[in-house]
Amino acid sequence: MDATIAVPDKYQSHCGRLCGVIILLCAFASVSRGDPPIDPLPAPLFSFNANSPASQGGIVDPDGILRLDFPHPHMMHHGNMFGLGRVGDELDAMSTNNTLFPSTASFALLFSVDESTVGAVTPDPILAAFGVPYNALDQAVRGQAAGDQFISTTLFSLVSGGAIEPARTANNVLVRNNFDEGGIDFSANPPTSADDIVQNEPQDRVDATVAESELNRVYFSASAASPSLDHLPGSEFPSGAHIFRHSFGPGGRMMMLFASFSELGLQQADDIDAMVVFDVDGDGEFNGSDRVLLSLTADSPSLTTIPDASATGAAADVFVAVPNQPPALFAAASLLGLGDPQDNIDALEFLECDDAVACVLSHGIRSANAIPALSEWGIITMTLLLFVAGTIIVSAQQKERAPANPNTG
Ligand SMILES: [Ca+2]
Ligand SMILES: [Ca+2]
Ligand SMILES: [Ca+2]
Ligand SMILES: [Ca+2]
Repeated sequence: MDATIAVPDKYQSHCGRLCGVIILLCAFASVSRGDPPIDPLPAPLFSFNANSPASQGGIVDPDGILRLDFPHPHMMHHGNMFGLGRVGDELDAMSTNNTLFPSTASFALLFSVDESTVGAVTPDPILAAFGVPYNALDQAVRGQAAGDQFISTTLFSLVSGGAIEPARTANNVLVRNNFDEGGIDFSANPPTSADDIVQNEPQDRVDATVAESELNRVYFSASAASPSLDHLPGSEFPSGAHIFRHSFGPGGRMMMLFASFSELGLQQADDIDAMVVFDVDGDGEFNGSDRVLLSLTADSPSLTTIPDASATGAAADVFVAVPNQPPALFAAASLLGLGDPQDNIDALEFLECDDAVACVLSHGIRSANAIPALSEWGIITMTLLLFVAGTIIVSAQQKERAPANPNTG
């Protein structure tokens, strides 16, 4: 016996179109919060800043290296394990060596921002329509951007000294939310989904990240106010723009100065607050083909002297330091969807990537709603979808009625 349900002929073509439209609209409306990415990036190691609620509450140390845990991050390395550990010390940038990373390989930048950041552009409407509707401006509006990580929609390479042309769009997309969004977050306050809106809630600020689950060496910078700068290597001219290298493990611990502020072409009063080190030959010295991508704090004097640094929001610029050369602009804040005078990048990482759109869609926090906050384009997109859906439905209904009223018109 045939168990299939017989659909009357007059409904078959009608349903084919109509059902498609209904399924599409239901897909847009079925979820009211952020969803995990299709392919979540592995959880990095990270640090919170001193003003974070978790630091103020004594749950973590601002000079410690943290690992994702629940309900709070786990202190993987206390500051005294790698030359910090004094009251007032702050780990504000870290990296691994990235030795042998090909200079020709293309990559997207991953970055975090502080709680003052407001962002410069609304979410990209096309990316939002494809299900990744959150960016830095959106999360800042929702009061929960400081514990997030974003990916650039532009690709870069070391050999090009900046962006690879052509950049389709100068924007960013949320890849890791502050709090639970499928288990790949930072366990950072406030405990919100990417879709939640909160006002004036204290935020844990992610101020250093490194894409590793274990470390046998760490390159790091301390904040300019860190007391331990007075006894670390380079202490004759202590600086928040020094980069140190510390080895962990059974081979013995070793602390050294990887690059002083002057070797990086910076000033003693500068403060590196985000960086990626490419110690290409892995010798622990800043030489040869080595590169450092870095961002500075807003009060760093070099923001007014580095050529092409942004006129506003230069604390969200990414610069490149090359041995024996002055620092240069690598990624202008505006290329990353930032650049408001209050914007500041304070953690930096990268993701090897050949196709920016594919990487963003694969790793971005999703929402089936796909309408970003404050995006006129998002509203226009949904309005057009509803208009097209309504037209198809009305058209189908008229065709259905037509045979029963042959004399109409
Ligand atoms: Ca967030
Ligand atoms: Ca620093
Ligand atoms: Ca080197
Ligand atoms: Ca910065």
